[in-house]
Amino acid sequence: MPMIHILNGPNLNLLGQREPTLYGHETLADVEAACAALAAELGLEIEFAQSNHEGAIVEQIHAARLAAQGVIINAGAYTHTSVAILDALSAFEGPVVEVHITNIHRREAFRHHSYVSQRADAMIAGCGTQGYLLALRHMAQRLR
Ligand code: CA2
Repeated sequence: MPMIHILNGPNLNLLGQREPTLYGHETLADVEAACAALAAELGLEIEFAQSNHEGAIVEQIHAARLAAQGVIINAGAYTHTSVAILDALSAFEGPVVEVHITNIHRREAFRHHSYVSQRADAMIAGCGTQGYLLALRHMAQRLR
């Protein structure tokens, strides 16, 4: 079964606890459970992780190089700042799908640029937490 690592960056642990108008009411645990259920349907295995630390996310991407066929990543605010995360993703050989809960292009100008997009094969933004599920469906089709 193809293994997909789903990686989440800073502050996404607060999902569902603050700013529901922007990020919705679902918690990150809810998102993980929905991803696990869909992955089982699609015949995928998942590992779901979140970190508030840039270096830890770099290391999670290194781990994905050895264990995963695809990476789905919402790098949070590091999307807009982190060359280190881009470099780590560039060393990953499989498909990378970038997810954003919000439409980053409708928000402040500093959110319009994404380092992750430089490497991502696909990007889903503005679909709320459903974006993770769309990313998994795309991954299943791509890896078929
Ligand atoms: O739209 C997205 O998914 C973002 O990656 C979310 C990041 C933001 O910095 C990016 O520009 C776009 C922020 C995640 C913070 O999540 C929170 C959730 C609830 C309460 C507070 C923060």
